[in-house]
Amino acid sequence: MPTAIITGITGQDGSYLAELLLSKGYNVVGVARRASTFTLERVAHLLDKITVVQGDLHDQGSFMALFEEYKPTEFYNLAAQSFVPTSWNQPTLTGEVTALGVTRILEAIRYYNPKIRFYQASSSEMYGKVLEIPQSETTPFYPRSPYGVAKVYGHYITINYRESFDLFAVSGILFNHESPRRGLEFVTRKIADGVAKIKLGLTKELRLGNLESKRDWGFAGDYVDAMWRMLQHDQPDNFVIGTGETHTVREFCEIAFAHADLDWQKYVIVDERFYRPAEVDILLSDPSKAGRELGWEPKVGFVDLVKMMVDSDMERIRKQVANS
Ligand code: NAP
Ligand code: F7E
Repeated sequence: MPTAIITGITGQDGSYLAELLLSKGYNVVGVARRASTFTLERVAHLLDKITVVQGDLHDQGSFMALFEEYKPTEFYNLAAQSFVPTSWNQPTLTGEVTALGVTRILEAIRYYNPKIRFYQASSSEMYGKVLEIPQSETTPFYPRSPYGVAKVYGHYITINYRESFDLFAVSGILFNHESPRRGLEFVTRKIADGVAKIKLGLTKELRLGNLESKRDWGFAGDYVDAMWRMLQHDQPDNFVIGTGETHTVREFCEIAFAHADLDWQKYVIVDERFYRPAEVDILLSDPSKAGRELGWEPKVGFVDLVKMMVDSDMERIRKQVANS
């Protein structure tokens, strides 16, 4: 039975990746940072099937000890300070975790077992003020936030360790991917949750920032399959993963509210507090390399994704109301 270690097991992608790897017969070891109360909500349904251990991207030693104990063949680094606005408020923490954290893991792999296959969760935020539309593996980067800058570091240190030490180190450049398990502060989930609360009479408005920015949004469940495929490939490489479609935040609102028979214009208020010091105006992927070389393609389309998220939050909030 192969063993995979996943950092960021408590996050959105960690939970979907753990499900996928379990279905393929892996022994899954998830790394969670210590907190006074554990935040294992997203993997609560998996706790009898996976092992959760403590580890922090600030601490290289915790990974050396894990390798000794679990002898992994694959390592997925999904942990990060991943919320873009927070990266302006906590830029050095973002750099420590999202950038230098990658080097700490690569160093641990290099010294403990250079045969471990390594996946780095890189991001379309690296393209920032885009220099080309659509964005592919060869598009130059122009990050627009401390988060984007930190991810560029993580991307290049992954390539550097591949080239310097012959590690099987892969960088997956994933465009935005969403799901009912997305954190509540990200715009898609904020909208789905807001629609549900308005529909069920818990609130009367939804305050958002820039409605014109465009994102290439896919379903997280599809994207973790791409991560796994990258580590099964015959050689380590960089891959863009996205849908090849882009939509505005406004369109997401229109579809989400309409799905609940509501007119978004009656409820959405544009609030300057949610604007960013520097915006990424448009992201649009060219995922053709992943299609060609990994046989990967997205299954869930944009409209179905929006409806899935609204339906899930409606059900969750309906239950909360019924139990209160
Ligand atoms: P997420 O839900 O925010 O999860 C981030 C995970 O990182 C959480 O488990 C978090 O733990 C953990 N973490 C944060 N700081 C840590 C530290 N110091 N030590 C150990 N763990 C730490 O993010 P996601 O959406 O699943 O994304 C997974 C990865 O893909 C991230 O690296 C993200 O930057 C990247 N990415 C995401 C997208 C996207 O659209 N979702 C696109 C491209 C790239 P806590 O639960 O304790 O906070
Ligand atoms: O913002 C606009 C906002 O926070 C999307 C992370 O997973 O994907 C994510 O980063 C857009 C931006 O995601 C609100 O200005 C409008 O243009 O959902 P988001 P993000 O910044 O694209 C990338 C690929 C990652 O790697 C990141 O880790 O929506 N927007 N109004 C708003 N955004 C938020 N959060 N809240 C609003 O009220």
